[in-house]
Amino acid sequence: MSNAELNAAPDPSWTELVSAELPLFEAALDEATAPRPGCPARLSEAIRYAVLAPGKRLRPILLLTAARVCGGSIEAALPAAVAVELIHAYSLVHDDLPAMDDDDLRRGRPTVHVQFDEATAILVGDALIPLAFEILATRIQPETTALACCRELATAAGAGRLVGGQADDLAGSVSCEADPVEHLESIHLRKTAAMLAVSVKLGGIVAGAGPETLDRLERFGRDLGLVFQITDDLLDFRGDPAKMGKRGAKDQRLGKLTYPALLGADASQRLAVEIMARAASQLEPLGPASEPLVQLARLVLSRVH
Ligand code: GRG
Repeated sequence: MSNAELNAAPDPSWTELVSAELPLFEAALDEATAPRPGCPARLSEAIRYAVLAPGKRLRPILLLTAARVCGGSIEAALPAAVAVELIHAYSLVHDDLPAMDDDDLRRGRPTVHVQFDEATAILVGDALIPLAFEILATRIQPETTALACCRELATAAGAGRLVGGQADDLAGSVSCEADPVEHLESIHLRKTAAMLAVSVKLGGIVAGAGPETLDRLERFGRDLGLVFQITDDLLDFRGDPAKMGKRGAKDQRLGKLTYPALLGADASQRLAVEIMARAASQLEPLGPASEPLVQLARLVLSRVH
């Protein structure tokens, strides 16, 4: 370790890093999911149960931090932060369904289909997707920026990214000519990294960043997504439900394709550190202003240290 690194101030904790944005974000999320005319009380309750459950809020915090790094205001970026969290929340509700990952615990609580019922859980997802786009379309100004946000989020959440990655993950098998590590990376780039990348990029878009910065933010977000997924796999591998808010060691029980299963735990951890360094280097040209994003990324990686 260099002298500069030894003398550097320790990284702030997650609580310190998010203290400015989190209360504003939680209030915006609460307002976005307030009961509305025509929505049955039970569906409304299930929507709020899913969305307001204690998640880490990683995607919205990344978005708001990216907006700040690019000189934008938090208030102007809040609707986009809410939109990405709503899409993320729907994906968790649907992923937990018996037809998908079949989980009964999420964010330390019974999953939506357990607490309510399966049809309600499906309808929660059905409601959250259009709500996310309604918020972008009506709350982001100017309209050209709203349109760009809708386009980016639709691509990230669509069949070529989030949904396609989930479909391949559920299918499980790899054809014999495919390299299993490449196949796994392709799944995670779509299933996990696309939503993290679009979160960081939307922060730049609402702050009016130029194309080169947006490109760098997106690449940073994509690498962070891979780091996030490798650490998620490692946590599951080590079976620590307290850190996950859900049951651990599930991937192994199901014989799923994961980084630790393919490469071993130590090599997976080394890979995560390597990708983390590449992620940070994407932001170097943005200068010291980008440090809060790198600090968030280091915290993601530190989940398994
Ligand atoms: C249903 C189309 C569709 C996609 C589901 C969310 C998802 C895709 C799968 C969940 C399975 C999983 C473990 C994915 C790995 C990455 C991930 C999305 C973890 C959960 O995100 P966190 O840890 O959750 O940020 P919180 O609860 O903190 O928001």
